[in-house]
Amino acid sequence: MTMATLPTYTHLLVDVKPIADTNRTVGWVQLNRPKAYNALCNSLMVELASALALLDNDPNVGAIVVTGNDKAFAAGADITELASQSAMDMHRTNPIGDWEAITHCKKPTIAAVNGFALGGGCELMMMCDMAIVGMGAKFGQPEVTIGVIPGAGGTQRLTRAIGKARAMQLTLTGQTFSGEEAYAMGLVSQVVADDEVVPTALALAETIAQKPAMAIQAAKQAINQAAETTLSAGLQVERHLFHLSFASADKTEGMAAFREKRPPVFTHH
Ligand code: CO8
Repeated sequence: MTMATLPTYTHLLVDVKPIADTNRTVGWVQLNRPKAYNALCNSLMVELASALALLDNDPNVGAIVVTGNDKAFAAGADITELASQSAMDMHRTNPIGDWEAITHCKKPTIAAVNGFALGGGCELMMMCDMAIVGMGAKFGQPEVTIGVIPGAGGTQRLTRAIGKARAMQLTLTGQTFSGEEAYAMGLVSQVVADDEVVPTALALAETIAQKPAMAIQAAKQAINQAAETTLSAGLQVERHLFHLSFASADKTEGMAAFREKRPPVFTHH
């Protein structure tokens, strides 16, 4: 699919990038409000939910990269928009509902982060399955400095990722931390030089997109259970998905190819 067949967005650049010599593609979503450091206004988040659903439902898309620009992944929710909202406005419209769309993707999602990933920007990154970040990236949950708290999962996902003591200190001070610190704390999957962030994320997405799609989807679903439920319930889910993976054509092909000492030809079924 080319840009011509994709909708036009106001705050996003969306594309599907073909992988050479295959029919597989990588979904590409770039947050595009550069003048406001990609502040996540409501209309951007509605567009993001819609673009992600489109890419997730495209059978040739094997992984999705979400990125910003050199200066910012995203500097948080749009404070100008939030400033005029009352508690009842927030309760009635529940704008955070649209933010969770990324967690509903069946395809693996990879955040490629340079510059600021603050507040809702850091929360959006944490909703992705993996994050490749630049050494110069700046993370933080600065919400308390403007009189609120993280509201798009920050208090929960940060704590699960890096532990209570560090999540507490970072959130209660609002202090920022670097790409290398994020990696050392286990918040992100890889830290690279800033100009390597996008190529590394795309290469990772291409690698994953060429693996058998049913196995990738099942593995993602099982790993997500580790953060959602008890060990015994998670092990049950893993066992069901493991058994189910034996129904895929790619299981037959993958194991036959191994035994015949040849490369597998996956059909992603
Ligand atoms: N919202 C709106 N506009 C922003 C935001 C933002 N989060 N961040 C930056 N901008 C705008 C500025 O207003 C400015 O616009 P203009 O040129 O029109 O005045 C422009 O971007 C450039 O910003 P600065 O002049 O401040 O640039 P600096 O380089 O001096 O500073 C910073 C960059 C450090 C990123 C600084 O802009 C900053 O601190 N931004 C706010 C960071 C923040 O507090 N984020 C948390 C917001 S709250 C949140 O994310 C809660 C999410 C919970 C879910 C919400 C569901 C609706």
